[in-house]
Amino acid sequence: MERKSQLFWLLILTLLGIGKLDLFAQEEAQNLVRNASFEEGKVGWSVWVEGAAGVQWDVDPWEQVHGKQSLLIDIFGAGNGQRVELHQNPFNLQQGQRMTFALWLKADNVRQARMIVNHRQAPWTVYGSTDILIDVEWKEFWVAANINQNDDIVGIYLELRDTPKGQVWVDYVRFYEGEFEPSEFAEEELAVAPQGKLAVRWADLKR
Ligand SMILES: [Ca+2]
Repeated sequence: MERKSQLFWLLILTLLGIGKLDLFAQEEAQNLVRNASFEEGKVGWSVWVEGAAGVQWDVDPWEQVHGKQSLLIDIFGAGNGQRVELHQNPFNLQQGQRMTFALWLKADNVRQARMIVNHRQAPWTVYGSTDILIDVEWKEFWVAANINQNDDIVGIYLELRDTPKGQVWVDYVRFYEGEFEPSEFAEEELAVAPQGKLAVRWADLKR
């Protein structure tokens, strides 16, 4: 009887252990994005500009939510609503995969944008897209994408328009299988942010 009881508890503990391992596996979903935090500069990324929109893009060591730098897209010449797009592709995915595309964004002024996951040639099948409003503070945005066919040229991108002109910062981009989970570092970073602001105010007061 005692032995049966021990076996019972061993079984329970084993099941709990498996459950924990499973949860851990979900948290560690592999991010498919190359150079996700722009710590290697522009490697893996491209910017497509419609027509003659005036755009510069490069890493910015003064702004970041992860690592030491972010990517700055500077739309310095306002146009007529021409598209300015930050791309990464291709990703090789299988029918039935449910993906999440997430990224952190900040702008010098609140501005509209769109996040898209699609097939990178005709018929440009869209697997997921959402309209977003980029804030003047860092914020994480995401969209789900259901891959409904085998596709070896899936792409992710952020679509901006060249009206108005302005600056947009991008950092810590993720494209992974599974539901959206906030970035693991988010809580820590957001907790630090108000102190940083307070420090700036103190510095201002001392002058
Ligand atoms: Ca970074």
